[in-house]
Amino acid sequence: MRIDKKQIASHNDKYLQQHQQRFSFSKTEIENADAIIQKLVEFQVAIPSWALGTGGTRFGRFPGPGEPGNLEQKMEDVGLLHALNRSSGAISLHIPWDIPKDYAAVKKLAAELELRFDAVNSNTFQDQPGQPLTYKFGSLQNVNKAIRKQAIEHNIDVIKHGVALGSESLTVWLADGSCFPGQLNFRKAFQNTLESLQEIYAVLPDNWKMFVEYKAFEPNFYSMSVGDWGQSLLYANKLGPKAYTLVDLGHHLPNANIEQIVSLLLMEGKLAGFHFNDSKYGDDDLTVGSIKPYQLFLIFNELVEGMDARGMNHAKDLGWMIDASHNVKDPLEDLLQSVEAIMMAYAHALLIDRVKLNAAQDANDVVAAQEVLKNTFHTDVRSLVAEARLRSGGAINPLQFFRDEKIREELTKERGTTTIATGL
Ligand SMILES: [Mn+2]
Repeated sequence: MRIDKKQIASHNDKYLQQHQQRFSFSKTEIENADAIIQKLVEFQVAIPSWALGTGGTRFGRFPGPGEPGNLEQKMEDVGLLHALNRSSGAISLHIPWDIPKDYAAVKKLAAELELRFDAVNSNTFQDQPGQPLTYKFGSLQNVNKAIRKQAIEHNIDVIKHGVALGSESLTVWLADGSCFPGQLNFRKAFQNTLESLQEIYAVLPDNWKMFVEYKAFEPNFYSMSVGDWGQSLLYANKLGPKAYTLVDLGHHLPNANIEQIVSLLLMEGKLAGFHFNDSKYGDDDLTVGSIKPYQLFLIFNELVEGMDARGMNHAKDLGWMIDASHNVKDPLEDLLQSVEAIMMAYAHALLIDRVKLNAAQDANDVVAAQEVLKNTFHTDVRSLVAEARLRSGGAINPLQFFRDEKIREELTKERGTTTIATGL
């Protein structure tokens, strides 16, 4: 289904007065509101195709109605989000779950929905039907060369699909690792992984980037072959200039200082991909900003500061993506909340008085430095984010629109109650 622009206009009419009151108050507090709004308008967060349906846990899955059942419907869902918030103008595909049958038709649909194709994602964490060799004991790291070869060829295949769609990056997340001490020789596992990545890197088009994603644990529980940012950076440095580290917020051990990791990776010019989510314990796949919004703000502070230091374009020079799964919420509602949380954290980071912060840092004035961050964090930027949406043709309150217009009910009428969005 597509959202009618008239529907959005009448929604905005209804909430305009209230919004304007809030916004005019915010402008009294925020000096450079228009410049911040312009940056918010430009900022886009990619939606992964696997986040559009109900995820599950290893104990079960409780599907919701009206899930997208094919690639075209997944794209329509992202188009729907983008129509409402004007900040979700990209989709990230998962191969083999989303193999396009007709590239031209898929590209045409993307153009109609004003979407571009973000990073393509390979999958060697599960065996596909008919696949000759199993990834039970790893893929790119496997002691068996034939298995490594199969995994390399899969990644090359993913690049080909991406090229055909106009994508410009490959994300490699490996489930590889070991569950028990003694199972793996760490050095051999690293070498095998590196050699496999080198073969994939060799066929990467010149304008492409390879994102090496790391994860501390799960599905392997003793060691992971790309377990932390140090290992990812090691691979990226050895691979070459087109390889970068990807930071997924949920892929750290508890209490890791992610903001510091981000700062140093940017300093090294080796951060290029970013996955948003939130967690209380581990890789919990919770809505970004739902548990630790202050940490999200601190991370964005470093992202903005570090990107500015290198003259990077906030909107274009990093691959921003949500990577979460929804067990109990409507996926589209969750994604609207997620994008809202990201935009707020970004707006807050843009709001920081850097002159004041730098002066406080240089004077060892710990209290003043903390005050700059705290005061910024407590400034209400919701109306700024809403104004950015309004100026770019979106809805003042996307979530309210989704409920008022009974979007899920409409999708359910169209698709039924048994469609499944993910390949898990
Ligand atoms: Mn991820």
